[in-house]
Amino acid sequence: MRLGESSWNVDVVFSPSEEWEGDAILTCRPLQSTLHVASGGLDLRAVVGRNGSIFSGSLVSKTSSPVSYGVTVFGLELPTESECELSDGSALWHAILSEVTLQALDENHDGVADRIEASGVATGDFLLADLAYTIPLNFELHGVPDTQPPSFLAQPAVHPLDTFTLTASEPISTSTTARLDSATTRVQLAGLAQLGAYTAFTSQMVLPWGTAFSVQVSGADLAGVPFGSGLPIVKTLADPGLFAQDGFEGPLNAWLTGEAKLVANVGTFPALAGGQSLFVPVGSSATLHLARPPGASRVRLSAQTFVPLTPIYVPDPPIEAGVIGGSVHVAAMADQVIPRTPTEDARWSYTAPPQELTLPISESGGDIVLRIAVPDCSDDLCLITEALLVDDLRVE
Ligand SMILES: [Ca+2]
Ligand SMILES: [Ca+2]
Repeated sequence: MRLGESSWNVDVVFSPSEEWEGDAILTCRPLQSTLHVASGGLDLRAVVGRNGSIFSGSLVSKTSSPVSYGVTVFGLELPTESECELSDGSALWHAILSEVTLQALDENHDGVADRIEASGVATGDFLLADLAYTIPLNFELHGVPDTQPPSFLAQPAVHPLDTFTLTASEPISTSTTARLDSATTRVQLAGLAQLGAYTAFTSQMVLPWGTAFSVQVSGADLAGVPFGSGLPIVKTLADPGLFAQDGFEGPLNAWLTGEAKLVANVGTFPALAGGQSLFVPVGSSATLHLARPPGASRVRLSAQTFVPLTPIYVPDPPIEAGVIGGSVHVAAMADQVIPRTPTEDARWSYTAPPQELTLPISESGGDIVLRIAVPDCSDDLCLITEALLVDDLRVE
């Protein structure tokens, strides 16, 4: 039968195509997604999505008796989550339905479709480390009307300086509103619109330490099913305690990850001031809570860059600050000085002179969050492998 505006929960099961000549064994579990179909001119517009991913395509009339639909040359991309694995360890990361025959069925003859079925051909991109290859797949799709309430994905404790993102389990109506509520703070969230639906809600606010927020949401998925109860509680990182602003000489209150630590020297280079400085190498971070004296308007610190190999370019130091309750994220900026001075350190072989950095704080509020987070270079996405030595950190 003809398909009208409708929403479906679909299972897509992939199998290797006869055309595939590889000898690895393919194992798949069903790919589960929502499929929303709406009128889009001559064709039907299809939107598929889940867990923050969303794709759209067109369903075009294929045969009239019985009525069936196909896809355009652009196909219909699906939101994958490694549903298929090959015995060599590679996993599906990208799947496009390229040849489709889809039918809607009305089994109880009430004039409303109660099932959709499709089959056809897909292309699957598989990824093993940074090696990608494409495998032709067959697929079968089964869909039932979407009666499942949408929800939000749970997440680990939120860092105050992260852009807060609450991801929806499926695309939801753009008339939906959401906020976070705690005993003392209310945070209005902004919907992230993609392809005519919201996939997530976000906030730029620097959230307070150690707070549990309930999610208050009013709205529904694309089928009109409202959010259920049992939404996740959003928790923020606990307060590490106030940083003494003592030049890292006494006991340190901070959240340290990776290999961040207090050091007396790096190679032949001593602490920047006093006997100790904070050392934050690649893939590590330090988060500090600084009290702001009345009238203080900036965070000051000195920082020295260390590298294993002399680079041709040095990015700004990965240091940012914000005021709790504010929304401005201030990033540190430094002069471009290439580290060329030998250090005699086994790993961090070269350095440049330390620089004085200033982060202006324009918003009001007495609690400042500072994060030094040197990106992990194992995925080759950062510009250089570096370490920072930091000292003289204070609010003034
Ligand atoms: Ca639903
Ligand atoms: Ca010091």
